[in-house]
Amino acid sequence: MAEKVFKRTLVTSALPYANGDIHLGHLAGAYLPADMYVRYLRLRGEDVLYICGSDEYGVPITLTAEKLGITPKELVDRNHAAIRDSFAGFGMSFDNFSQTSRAIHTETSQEFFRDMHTQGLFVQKSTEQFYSPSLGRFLSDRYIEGTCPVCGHEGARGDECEQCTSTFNPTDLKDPRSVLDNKPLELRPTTHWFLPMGDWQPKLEKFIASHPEWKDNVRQYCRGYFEAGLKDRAITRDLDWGVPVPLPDHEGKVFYVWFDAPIGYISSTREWAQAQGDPEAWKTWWQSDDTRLIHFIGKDNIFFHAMMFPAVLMAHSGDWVLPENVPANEFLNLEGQKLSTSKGFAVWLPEYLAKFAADPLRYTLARNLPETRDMNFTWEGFQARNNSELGNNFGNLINRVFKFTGKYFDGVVPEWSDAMMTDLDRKALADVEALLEQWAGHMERFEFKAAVDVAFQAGKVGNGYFDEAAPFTTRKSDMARCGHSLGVSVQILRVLCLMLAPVTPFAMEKLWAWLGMESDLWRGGWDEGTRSIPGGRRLGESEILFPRLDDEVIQPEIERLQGLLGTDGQA
Ligand code: B3M
Ligand code: ZN
Repeated sequence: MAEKVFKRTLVTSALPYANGDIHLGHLAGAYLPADMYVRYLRLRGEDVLYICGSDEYGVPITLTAEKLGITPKELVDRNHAAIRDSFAGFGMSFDNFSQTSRAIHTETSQEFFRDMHTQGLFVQKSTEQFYSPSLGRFLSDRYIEGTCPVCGHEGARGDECEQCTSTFNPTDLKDPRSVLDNKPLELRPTTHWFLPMGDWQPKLEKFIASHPEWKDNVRQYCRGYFEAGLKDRAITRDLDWGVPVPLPDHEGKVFYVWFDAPIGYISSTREWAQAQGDPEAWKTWWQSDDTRLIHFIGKDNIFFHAMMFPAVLMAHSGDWVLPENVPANEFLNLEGQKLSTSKGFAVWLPEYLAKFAADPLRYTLARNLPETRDMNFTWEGFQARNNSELGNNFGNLINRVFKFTGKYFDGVVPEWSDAMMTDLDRKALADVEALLEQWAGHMERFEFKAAVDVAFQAGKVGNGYFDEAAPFTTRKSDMARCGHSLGVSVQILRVLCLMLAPVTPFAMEKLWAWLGMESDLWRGGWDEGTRSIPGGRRLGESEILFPRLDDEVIQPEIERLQGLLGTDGQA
C-alpha cells in the first residue's frame, strides 16, 4: 500500500485538568515531547498546528472551589491563567490554548451530542448510581473507592483497579465508600445516556490494527480492552458544573468530562481559526484526509484517545480525521518515589521557574522521558545534566568557538575551504551530518530520548574535533589553519543548533541569532541551517548559555522533598 501523503500535522497535548499547577510528571508525559515534535516540524518548514487548552469540568473542580469559597468558574479561570503562564515560561509553543468552560466549547460539544443523538447512537439507561447521604450528592467514579471485584485489591478507585488494571462499573466494587469522608454509599436510581462502545469495537479494532507502528504500550492497552469487550460508557452525569445536556427535561445533567474534553481539541481549533479571522479554517484541520492528527498523552489517557474519542469521530456524521498516532508516555517518578500531588511530593512548574531557567529542565526531562517505561527524575541528576552535559559538552564548545573567533578573528567567521580540508575536518563534518540525519529519524518516530542522545554525541564530536584540531595551538604557528579549524567548528555549531533547538529553544534561538542566521528558526530554519556558513560573516556577541548550578541551589530542593517523606522513606 502506498504511504499516505499528509499536507499538515495537527498536534494536541492532553488538556491539563484546571485543578492545580503543572508538575514535572505532566511535562514529561504529554507536553515536552509534543512541544519538541512541533518545534521539529516547524524547523522543517512543515504546516503544523499545536492545540491545547485546559480541561475545566468535573467534580474535583467543584470541590476545590467549594473549599476556597469561590465559584468553579472563578477557580478555573484562575488556574487556567496560571497554567497558561507557566507553560509559556517553560517554552510550550501552543498555537492556541483554550478553556473548556468557554462558550465555543459548549457549542461544539453540544453539537457533537446532538448529531450523534439524532442518529440514535446513544442509549438511555436507568441505572443505580452511588449517592452519598452524608454529602448529599451523587459521586463520580473517582470519589468512589472499594474492593476490586477481579483481584480483591482493597483500594480500587471508581471504575478501574490500579493493581490488576481491570476496568468495570463502580457498582461492581465491593464495600463502596466515598474517598471524601470514607462513609458508605448507597445506590439510587438515575437516568443517563451511554455510548455503546461495543457497537464500535469492530471498527476500532480495524483502526488500531491499521497502525502497527504505534507504540507497544498503546497497542497492548487497546488489545486488553478489546479482549474484555468494550462496554457501554456513560457520557452524562448528575452534576451542575459541566456542559449541559442539550435536551429537554435534562436539568441537572451534564456531559461526563471525558465525553466533552477531547472535543475540546476541536473547540480550541475553532477558537484559533476565529482569531485568524477565518472561522472556517478549523475544518481543514479536522475534516480533510490529508491532515495528520497526533495526540500526545500520558498512559492513563490511552482509552479515551485511542478508542472513545475515535469512536466519537467515527460516529459524528461527515468525515473526521482520526488520530494517526497516539504516542503515550509512561510515568515519571521523583527521587525514586511515585509522585503524589495530594502529599505535595512533586515539583511544580511555577516554583521551578521562579528559581531556574526552562532549558535545563527541558533537557533533563528529555534525557529521562518515560517513553517505554517509568523513569525517574532526581535533582542531583538534573544538576549533573546541566553542568556536565549542557555546560561542559555543549556550552563549553559554543563558548570556545565564539570566544576564540572574537579574540583572534574580530568576531568574523574565518576563511575556511574545501582545499584546506584534512581528514580530521572531513570526518568531523561527516560525523555530525550523519548524526543530524539519525536525529531527524528519531524525531520523526517520536523517539525523543534517542534524538537528544544523538545531539549529545554530536556535541562530543564537536569537542573532540576542537581539541584535536587545536586552534589554540595552530594560532601560534599557522593562522590560516587556525582560522580554517574555527570555520569548520562554526559549521558544527550550526548543526548542533538544529539538533538542540526543539529541546532547549531559548538558548538555541540565541545561538541561531549569534550565528547570523537570517531565516526564522521556526519557519523552515532547517534550509538555512543545513547550508554552510561562509567565511567573512560577522558573528554575534555570545554569552554563557548554560550557567552552572551549584550545590547551594540544588540542595534545598532535595531537602524539601526529603522532608515530605515519612520515616519509612515513602511519600
Ligand atoms: N484532563 C488529563 C488528566 O487530568 C485530562 C486530559 C483530557 S484530554 C482531552 O488526567
Ligand atoms: Zn484488581
